[in-house]
Amino acid sequence: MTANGRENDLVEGIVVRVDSHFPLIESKKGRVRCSLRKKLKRGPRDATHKVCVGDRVLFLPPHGERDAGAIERILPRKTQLMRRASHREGMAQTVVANVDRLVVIASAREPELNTRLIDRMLVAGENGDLESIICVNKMDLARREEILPLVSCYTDIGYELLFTSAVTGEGLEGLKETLKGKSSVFAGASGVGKSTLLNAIQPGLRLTVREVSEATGKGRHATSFVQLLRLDFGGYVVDTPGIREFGLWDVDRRDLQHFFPEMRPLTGQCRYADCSHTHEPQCAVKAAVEAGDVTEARYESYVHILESLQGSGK
Ligand SMILES: Nc1nc2c(ncn2[C@@H]2O[C@H](COP(=O)(O)OP(=O)(O)OP(=O)(O)O)[C@@H](O)[C@H]2O)c(=O)[nH]1
Ligand SMILES: [Mg+2]
Ligand SMILES: [Zn+2]
Repeated sequence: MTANGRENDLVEGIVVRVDSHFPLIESKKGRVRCSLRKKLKRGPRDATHKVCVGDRVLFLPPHGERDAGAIERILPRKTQLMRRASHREGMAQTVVANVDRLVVIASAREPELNTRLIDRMLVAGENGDLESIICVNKMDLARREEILPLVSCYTDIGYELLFTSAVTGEGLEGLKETLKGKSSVFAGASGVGKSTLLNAIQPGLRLTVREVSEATGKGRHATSFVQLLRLDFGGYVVDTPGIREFGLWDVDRRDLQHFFPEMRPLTGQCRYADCSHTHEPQCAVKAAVEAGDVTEARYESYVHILESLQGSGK
């Protein structure tokens, strides 16, 4: 086959699942498993996940039904949600590409609300150009007055905040409204109810969820791979396996302040131009914390993340 002939045979598709060496691609030719050209597998720091869910690719369709196609090219990404790969030191993992929004799912209880994790994920979302939303699920297990003080700061700084319960149905219409016509990724700790929420808003999905009797079993993940799901009411959502900690990747220490929306207007107002907002005198951010304009919890998250970035040499 000539190079040109081959070029003409290429079909565009979107990666909907990466659960084996042969990613599943959806295209006008239907759903096909594809291998990845060797050259695409290589890469200095990203070898494990050269292609991820949400990637738009050009592939050569398979010849026969039992064959696999071949991914020839990955098209440039519009957005990407990256994290430090937990299993390989110094490696990045792209969780998902090309989605518009990150829906950070947390739960009011079981597991306990973890705002530190929310804050880290928001930073990753900001860094990857995603619009972020926070959804607190399992509201049937707590009273709104208990949870609101922990999360009301997110509304104040411009993030949409939703409260849901897959058990009572609270907030599900609002969640659907938010997802409608958009591409989103659900991310959050294991067991907060990401897959359960998706099953509740999109009939017929039958995603595996953790059995109630196993609900306290630590380290058990119900969802084991990333998967793109179409919504009948328009749009799509990517379900992801739960995470215990979200290691940030490719975030520069000096950029961190820009990923905290409430700190953005304050940058440049400190005495020192390169102020890290930790130990320096006459710091506008610390003054804002004193004044209550930046919450203590968010500021602590900032400091924690900054320290973790120092550890990574960034
Ligand atoms: N009480 C209560 N339980 C819920 C709610 N949503 C989910 N659950 C339960 O929480 C457990 C975990 O739900 P999953 O949907 O598997 O959680 P997940 O976030 O997808 O977990 P991973 O796939 O491991 O990341 C299941 O036993 C669900 O039945 C809720 O709104 N209220
Ligand atoms: Mg799940
Ligand atoms: Zn400062």
